[in-house]
Amino acid sequence: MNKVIEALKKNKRFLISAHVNLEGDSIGSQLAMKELLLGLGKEALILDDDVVPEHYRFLPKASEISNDLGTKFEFDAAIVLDCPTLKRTGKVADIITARNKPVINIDHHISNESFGDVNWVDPNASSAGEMVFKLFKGTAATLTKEGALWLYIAILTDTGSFNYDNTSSITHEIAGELLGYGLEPAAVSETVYERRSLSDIKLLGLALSTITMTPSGDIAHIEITKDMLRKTGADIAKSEGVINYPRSIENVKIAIFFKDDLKNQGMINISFRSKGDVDVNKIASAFGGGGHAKAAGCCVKGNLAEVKRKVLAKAEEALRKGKI
Ligand SMILES: [Mn+2]
Repeated sequence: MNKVIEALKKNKRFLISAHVNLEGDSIGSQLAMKELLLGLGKEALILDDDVVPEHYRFLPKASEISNDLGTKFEFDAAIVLDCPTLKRTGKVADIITARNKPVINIDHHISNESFGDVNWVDPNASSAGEMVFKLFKGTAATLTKEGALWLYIAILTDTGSFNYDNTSSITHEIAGELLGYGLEPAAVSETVYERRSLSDIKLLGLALSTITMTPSGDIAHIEITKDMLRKTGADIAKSEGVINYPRSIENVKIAIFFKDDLKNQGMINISFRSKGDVDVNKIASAFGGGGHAKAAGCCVKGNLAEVKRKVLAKAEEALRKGKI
């Protein structure tokens, strides 16, 4: 972290980016990072390949997240948040590579490839938001109530409302301190989780009807296809929590969520959650993805049936190895 602080002090203008498929942690940590930099008298632009999903646009200054890939913004260094690889920033990676400026990599994924010139990777941190909070402490930059809200949402969403095992006493201490800025936890939770449309719930219904268990009962999987999205008119960005349903089945060790990639025809996005000792980061890595030991993802080319067969075989293999 000290090397990051040094790099922040040394440079004046920063490009901030995070991964495609923006969610609570990437959005919250970027907005808070920008506040920190402005507080230190720096200049910053947040640039992402993806737009902010509709259900996060209520956040203050969400409109300051730019998608202008033709930007002329000159920067001395790029800060990449919540990304195990530079490629996860999508097309922003091309801009960062082309300008040939130092890259500051701040992340909590165990699969992080240390792609930066400065790398601060803490797999014990619940979220990138938790790490940005520590930067506020380390730099003594002023955190506002807005900043506290962004960081609280980053932590809230990445810990599954403090339910996942990346939640530590430190996470709760930080969340407690953030609430001290005058946030109301019930109201925040309602704005983040309870603004679904009827279509989103109908989609959930279709998805739930696909839940299947392997014969051993160790693996439960669920899926969302393009066809289901067409039928319901639901917003795919709100399907983030769907994997919690197969995960919540008693005795399930691995939950897997398959979904059609809407942007890349013929690709299937896959999320994994582990409830036992199985390291799902290893399963995702076998398909070119990654993440954390208990939560990971990857993207595999092929039709759904074929991809499901391959991925389930790999997951079964990981389970068998775990038993020896
Ligand atoms: Mn994260």
